[in-house]
Amino acid sequence: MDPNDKRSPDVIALFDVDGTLTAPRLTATEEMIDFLAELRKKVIIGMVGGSDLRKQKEQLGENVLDMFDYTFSENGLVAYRGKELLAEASITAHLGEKRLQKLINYCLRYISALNIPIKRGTFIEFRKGMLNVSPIGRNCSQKERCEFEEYDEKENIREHFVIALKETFWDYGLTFSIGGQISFDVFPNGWDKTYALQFVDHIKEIHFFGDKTYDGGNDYEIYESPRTVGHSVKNPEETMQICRDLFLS
Ligand code: M1P
Repeated sequence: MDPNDKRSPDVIALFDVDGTLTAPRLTATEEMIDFLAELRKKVIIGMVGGSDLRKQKEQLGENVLDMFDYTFSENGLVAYRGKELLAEASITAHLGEKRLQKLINYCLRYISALNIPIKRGTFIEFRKGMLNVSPIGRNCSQKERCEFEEYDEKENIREHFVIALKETFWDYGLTFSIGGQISFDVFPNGWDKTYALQFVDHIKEIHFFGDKTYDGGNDYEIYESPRTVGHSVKNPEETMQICRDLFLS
C-alpha cells in the first residue's frame, strides 16, 4: 500500500463496462474518463467486464491498467491489480481438450444450420477463461451488430441456441450467459462476475455498478452477492450520478 494513498482501504467502487461505463461495445466518453480519474482520487476503483482485455482497451483506452486499481477481464478470469497480473483461469485446463472440442464442434454445426439475415466471421472467440459464441460472427460492422440485436430480440436466436446447448451439455457444468448484443459467453459454473470478488475480498465495502442486474443478466450474480452493495444503473450518466452522490458530495 502506498503511504501517500489517503483513500480508505475499506471501500471500492467496482464497475461493469458495457452499459455502465460506456454504451455497449463503444468507447468511453471523455467525460467518463475524466470522471473516473476524479473518483479514483477519493476511492479505490475497479472494473469487471465480460469482454477480454483487448476489447476493454478498445473501449476505455490502451492505458486501462493505469486507470483502475483493479482490472478484471472475462469476469475476473484474468485479474490485474494495477499492472500486476494476479491470476488467469484456463477453460482449456478446466474442461480438457476432448470436451472442449465436442462443445466447439457442436456450436459450429449449430451455426452452420442457422438461417439468419446475414453472417460474417469469427463465430467462436476462444478466450483464456471462456468461449464467446456469436451466430452472426464477431467481425460484423457496428450497423450489422445493432441490426442483429434487433432481429434477435424478435427471433430469440441466442436464447434457442443456449437452450440446445444446455440440453446437450447438461453434464459439463457450464453457464451460458447472454451479456451483449451479438453473442453469449460460455464458462464453468461459478466463473461469473462473482469470481472477481476473491481478489478484493480484503475490502469491506464493495459497491458494484451494473446494468444487466436482472435474473439471467451477466451482472445478476455479483449484484445479488451478499459481499456487494449492488447499484443497478440504466446508462453511464446514471453511474456517474450515483457515484457523485455516494463518494464525491
Ligand atoms: O460486456 C458484455 C459482453 O460484451 C460483448 O458482447 P457482444 O459482443 O455480444 O455485445 C462480449 O465481449 C461479451 O463477452 C461480453 O460479455
